[in-house]
Order: sequence, then C-alpha cells, then structure tokens
Amino acid sequence: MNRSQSQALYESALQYIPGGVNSPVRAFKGVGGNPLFFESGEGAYLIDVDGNRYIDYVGAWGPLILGHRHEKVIAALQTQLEKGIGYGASTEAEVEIAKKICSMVHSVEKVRLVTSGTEATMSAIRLARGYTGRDKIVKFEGCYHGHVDSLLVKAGSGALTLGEPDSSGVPQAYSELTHVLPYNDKGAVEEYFSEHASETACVIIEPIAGNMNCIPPIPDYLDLLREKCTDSGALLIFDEVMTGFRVAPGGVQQITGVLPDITTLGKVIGGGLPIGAFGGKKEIMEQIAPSGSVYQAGTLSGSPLAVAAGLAMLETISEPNFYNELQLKARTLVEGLKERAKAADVPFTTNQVGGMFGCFFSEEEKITTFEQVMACNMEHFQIYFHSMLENGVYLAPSAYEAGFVSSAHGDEQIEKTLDAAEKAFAAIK
Ligand code: KE4
Repeated sequence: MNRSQSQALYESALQYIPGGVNSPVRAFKGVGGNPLFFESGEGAYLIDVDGNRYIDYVGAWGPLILGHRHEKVIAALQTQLEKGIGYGASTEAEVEIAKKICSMVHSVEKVRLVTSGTEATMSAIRLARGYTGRDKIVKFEGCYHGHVDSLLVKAGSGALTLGEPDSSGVPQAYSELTHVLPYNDKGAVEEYFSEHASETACVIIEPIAGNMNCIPPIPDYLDLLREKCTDSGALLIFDEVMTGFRVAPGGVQQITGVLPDITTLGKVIGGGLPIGAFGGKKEIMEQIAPSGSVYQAGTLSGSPLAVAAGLAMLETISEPNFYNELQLKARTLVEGLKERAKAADVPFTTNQVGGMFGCFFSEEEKITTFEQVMACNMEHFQIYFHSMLENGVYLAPSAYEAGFVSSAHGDEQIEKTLDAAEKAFAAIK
C-alpha cells in the first residue's frame, strides 16, 4: 500500500507535536513502523490520507459503537449546530442524558458530566477520598484509568505499550498512597484488606480489563471486591469508560449484578466527541460541589455537541436486539480467527464480551492474568498487525488494547477480516 502522504505528515508532525501524535498509543511504538494519518471514516471503514481503506476495529478506542458517521449521530449534531456550539451554561439535553444514563446504569442515581475519561476517574478518586476521609486507593496492575497522577502506577494501555507503566513526574508521595494488586488474584485482595481496610478510600477497577488487552474477571472476583469494600467502608469504583454501553446496555454491572458505589463512563456517551462522566448513589454524589465540599468543575462539561451526539448514540443502542446482534458479530469474528489460527498451527486464543474482544498469541487456553498477557508472543502479534494492515484491516497498534466491533460491521466485513487473518497467520508460519 502507498502511504507516502501519511509519512510526509508524520515527518511534519514530529516538528511540532511530541512524538508526532496527540496520544502515545497512536504512535505505532508497540508494532513498529510509523503511524497512519486518516482522512475520513464511513460505517465500518477508515480511509487514510493516501486513500487506503481499512475495516476499523479501533472505533476511535471505543466510542464508535455505531461505526463512523452514523446518520442519527450526524443529524443530531447538525440540528445542534443550527442552535449553537456551547454556552457555558445548562441545557435541557444535559438533563435528558443524565436521566438516560441513570436509567441504563443500575448503580447510578446521579451523574456529573466531564470532558474525558481521565477527568471522570480523577474526580471519582477525589470524591471517594472526600466522602470517606481516607487517602489510600487500590488499583490493579495493567488497568488504565487515564493519565491521572495517582493512577499512573503500573498502568496499562499506552503506558504499558511504551514500557513505562509508572510515569515520571508523579510525586513519590502520590504513588505511595496507591496500592497496586494483581488482577484476578483473590488472595491478594484478602491480604490487602486484612492490613489496610480502615485506611482505604476506594478500590478502582476496570470490571472487564480492556487496557492489558481484554481480560474478564474470574468468577466471584468482583463479588469479593464488593464484599471487602462494603465491610471496610471503602468505595468500589467501576471504571466503565470502555465497558459502559459496550458489553451490555448497563455495562458490566448489568451482566454481573455487582453494583459499585461510583461508576466512571466516557467514550460511547459522547458519540465520538469529548466526554466523560462519573455517577453513583445520591448520598455520595451530593458531596460534589456545589451541593457538597468536593470540588469538581469544567468549562466544556455537558457540551451541547457531545451531549447531542451521545443522546443519539444511547437512543440507537437501546433499540431491541442491538446487543444480541453486536455480540453475535464479535463472537463470529473471534471464532473464525481461532479456526484460521488453528489451521495454520499458530498458538492463538481470544476473549470476547459483548462488542469487545481480545486476541492473544499464546499457547494458553484462556488468558486471565497480566502475567499471561506479558508472556504472549509479541513478534507474532507484530507480524499479524502489519499483515492485517496490508490487507485492509486496522487493528489497535498495541498488543495491550481490546478490539471493538460496531453495528456497522456486517458479514462482508467479518468475512474480509477472516480472509486477511488467514494470510496473516500464514505470514507468521
Ligand atoms: P480518556 O482520558 O483517554 O478519555 O479516558 C481514559 C480512560 C479511562 N478509563 C478507561 C477504562 C480507558 O480505557 C481510558 C482510555 N482508553 C484508552 C484506550 N484503551 C484511550 C486511548 C488513548 O490513550 O489514546
């Protein structure tokens, strides 16, 4: 494929933007080569500046559950644009989307909108500390919650991709208050709470991890976290920025029935525009200014454009059978990938929940821990990534990211992807 325009733009970008990108995971550091620059998207496809078309499984890192430029999202944006871009004041649509979120996410009784997932988790942590009067927080190795100082400790996603799970610039005093436990290790949870229960403000977890690739919780793991938080007075925070509205209309908490005290959201609720949110029980959320003493604010919070796009998206994914069809597409994809890997004698396995999935070059039957992810064959992944790219399939340029299917992906796109995968597995062998 000709990528001369992307290359030229990348060289220019390097002169003005750190690493030539506005977010590290886009830089292709995890796969080698240079990042692509894109011109447009339509349905399940991305088109790069050289005119190459790719079936897109990144979906802008999760928001585009309806694919690119869905007609209802575009129509909602056009309608809002006729009225205004932003007012720095409240709008009716903000009440509508708050009601919609509260009706879909079981544990959320009140919700505050912000403009990124990072802001949502940063605010949730501050709220937990303000509500409990405690300082210690617990996160899990490989989970990523945005670039919040206190959570950039053994983080996943771009931090892991670059091999810098612990960012420089985070004061020791911050990271000392953050306890990191191994994901899916019940013994480590029991041991931590036997020593630190009364000091702990919150436990924050991706209830299905999507930033060390896709790792679902083992049975009763989330129940254990719920029990320990309830018994100790610590708040349980589900970071559903990625899983919210992605694995089910009400996220992981709908699938498992485990209800957190605070939920953080993002991505899908903005329809692809900048947004985040955090919500939970009324008595907890009332601690947020101006009703309470935990300060949190944002110039563009509740942006009318993001809310318009988000409302259109939430209404569309609420249609009957949306998730059954999304889940079937994702399952058809991963089953087909496993069949083709087996035929090519390439060690390969997958995880899949709702519209998100993970692919692992591993002999393991099932991947459930960070250690197993780190033991995967990185060379095989890199060959696979570039072969798929050459054959018109755009995957996340990192072995530590989940993949996403949208409602715009149909049988044709799944078949084309599986044909490309057959070539990619052959390239590995
Ligand atoms: P943002 O601040 O990037 O909007 O959201 C941070 C965040 C919080 N929580 C979870 C579970 C997340 O997955 C994210 C961001 N996800 C990554 C991709 N896995 C964003 C991609 C990027 O950093 O460019």
